[in-house]
Amino acid sequence: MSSATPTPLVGIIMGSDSDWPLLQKGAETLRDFGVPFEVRVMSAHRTPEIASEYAATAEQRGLQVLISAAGGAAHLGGVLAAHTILPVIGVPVAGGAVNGLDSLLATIQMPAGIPVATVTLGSAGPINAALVAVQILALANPELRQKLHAYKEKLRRKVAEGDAKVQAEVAKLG
Ligand code: RP5
Repeated sequence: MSSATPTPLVGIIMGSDSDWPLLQKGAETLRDFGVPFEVRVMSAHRTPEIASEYAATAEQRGLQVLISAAGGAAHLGGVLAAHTILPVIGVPVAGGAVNGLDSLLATIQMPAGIPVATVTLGSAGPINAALVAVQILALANPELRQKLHAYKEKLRRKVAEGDAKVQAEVAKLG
């Protein structure tokens, strides 16, 4: 799979282009796993028709997972989820008057029947959203499963290296 293929499997949707610096890490994560994706800016409040139409046609266009990122009164994930049966992963975006608490609360309070799978608030959010998307796709894709195992191994190695580094520092204390 390549992120340059014309049929994206994951849609990253954000409420404003001001969300892009945060979301870029999610796009990079999908790219690193070789998952084709698209990135779009549309708003539950400023362009509600476009957001609804996008979600309503996402399945027929071959998308399999949607990642929704919005700050403030974050209704985007809910609007997308209302119009599709595809899984929607919500990224609460920090910022605004209460620094993301509003976005977090909006995203985690979906009513029964319209789930939005909410991930971490902050810079880890887009990365974790991308990883959940990869995990969903990996259920039917052994190649992606292998890549996820390799990813975990990389994390394990990084922690082991960190531990060795700290042990060396502690040893210097005498
Ligand atoms: C939300 O409001 C966006 O997702 C963004 O996080 C926040 C601020 O948007 P801008 O005013 O920067 O366009 O809709």
